[in-house]
Amino acid sequence: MGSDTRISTHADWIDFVAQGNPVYTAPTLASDVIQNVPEPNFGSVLNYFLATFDEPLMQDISFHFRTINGTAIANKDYIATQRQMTIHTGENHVAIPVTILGDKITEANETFSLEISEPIGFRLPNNALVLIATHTIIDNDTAIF
Ligand SMILES: [Ca+2]
Ligand SMILES: [Ca+2]
Repeated sequence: MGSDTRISTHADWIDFVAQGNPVYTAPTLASDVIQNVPEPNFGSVLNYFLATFDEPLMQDISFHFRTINGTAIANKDYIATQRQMTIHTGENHVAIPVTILGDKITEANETFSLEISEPIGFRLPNNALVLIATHTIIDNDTAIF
């Protein structure tokens, strides 16, 4: 039997099992970066940041990156990640994936950031010590009364 609410909750779950979450491909152009990513209800999706250079590199470069909490909280709303990244000679970009965690909780849209530091083989714009880019997780859960 069950109420409409129970049925719609199950339909949600069946959709997830049948179709899974959207699989986003790694961007190669700044215009392809998804800065406002819809939160899933179950499981996770990948959201990419992109480091790009105007021209193919004449030498290998590397940098360190780490995620930083905004209003989104690491390991609750997304998976904290940090490591060294290299872009090789002849390439001009690298995409950095961050795992966004799904839930069924009604909440505000939440922000998190990626910080790039410790450049080796290149300078950050304006000789900055770090570069920070912020993305937003768009809550997809609405209260039902
Ligand atoms: Ca959700
Ligand atoms: Ca939510």
